[in-house]
Amino acid sequence: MALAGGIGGARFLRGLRAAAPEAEITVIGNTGDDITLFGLRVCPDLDTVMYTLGGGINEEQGWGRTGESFTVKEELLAYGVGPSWFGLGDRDFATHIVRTQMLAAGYPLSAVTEALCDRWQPGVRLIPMTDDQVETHVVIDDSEQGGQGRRAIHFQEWWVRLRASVPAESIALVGAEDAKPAPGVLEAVEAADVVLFPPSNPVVSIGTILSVPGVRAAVTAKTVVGVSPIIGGAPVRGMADACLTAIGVETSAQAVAELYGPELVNGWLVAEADSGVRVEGMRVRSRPLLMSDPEATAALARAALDLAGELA
Ligand code: GDP
Ligand code: FO1
Ligand code: CA
Repeated sequence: MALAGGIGGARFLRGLRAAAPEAEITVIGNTGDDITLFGLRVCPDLDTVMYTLGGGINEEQGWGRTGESFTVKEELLAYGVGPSWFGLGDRDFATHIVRTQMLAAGYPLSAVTEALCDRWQPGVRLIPMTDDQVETHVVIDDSEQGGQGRRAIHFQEWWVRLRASVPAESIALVGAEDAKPAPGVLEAVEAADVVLFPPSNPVVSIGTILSVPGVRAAVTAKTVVGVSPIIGGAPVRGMADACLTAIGVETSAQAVAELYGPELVNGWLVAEADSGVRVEGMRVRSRPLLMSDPEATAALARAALDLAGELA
């Protein structure tokens, strides 16, 4: 089984599915990025996994649908209805309409996700980390940039509108303390041969899932192998460095390994450039870490499974 954020998680899972076609793969998805826009519940990381594994993803962008158009968004803006900074496409809108309609009818997010996956057939069992509403918010202070000053904003506003250009003073997971793991989450962890951490954001993807009460303890009891999202001191893509800085962690494969710690993560895959990484109690291997094509990604997943096999 694996925990997963958006792009990094989804691409790794595609490799894992190719590397272990016979395996039953359960994925616990991050829902901290979720946001309500235009009255619709949007779950970017769940959708990124679903579309990527289901063949509907916009490959260049890494999120959203292929062959997308933006008529609804333009029409909303013609009414003066925003936000304009979040690009919801027409095809993607349908997903959020179905989801919101089912949620309003009383179905939990886990059941809704299963229903959406009936169409996409991702070849893995995708479960949201929780059915409760948990949202990542970011405390910023943009008075020096001529903004409204110190306040908490939704993670998407910080990430997409501000491109993390204003430093995060802190990152809060609103609703996490009272959240329960979705049905099947703890059972799947307990039943798993191995738990994989794809190269997802350690703070706002993996860290978020581990913050759901009960999940960290369940995962700690298993053999866990992680893949570093940081190569040579920088994220491969995105602004994970800004998230790590917000929690006082250096942007390096070494520091992320220490953040997880050897009690939680037993095996750690780093890039060849980071072969000097050492953490007592953690088995570290250097391997090609770039998911540049399906073969390289499957080889990376195979390396993670091999390391897990050694540790089990
Ligand atoms: P998000 O929710 O869309 O941000 O995606 P994730 O949290 O799942 O993954 C984001 C992380 O994936 C970023 O920090 C990237 O550094 C990492 N990433 C993206 N592509 C690659 C890659 O090819 N190799 C590795 N090792 N990490 C990658
Ligand atoms: N990311 C962007 O950078 N700009 C967007 O306009 C945008 C729209 C969007 C719509 C649906 C969806 O599922 C994802 C979307 N993303 C967009 C990706 C995204 O929300 C973030 O990259 C992640 O949440 C960070 O992990
Ligand atoms: Ca995400």
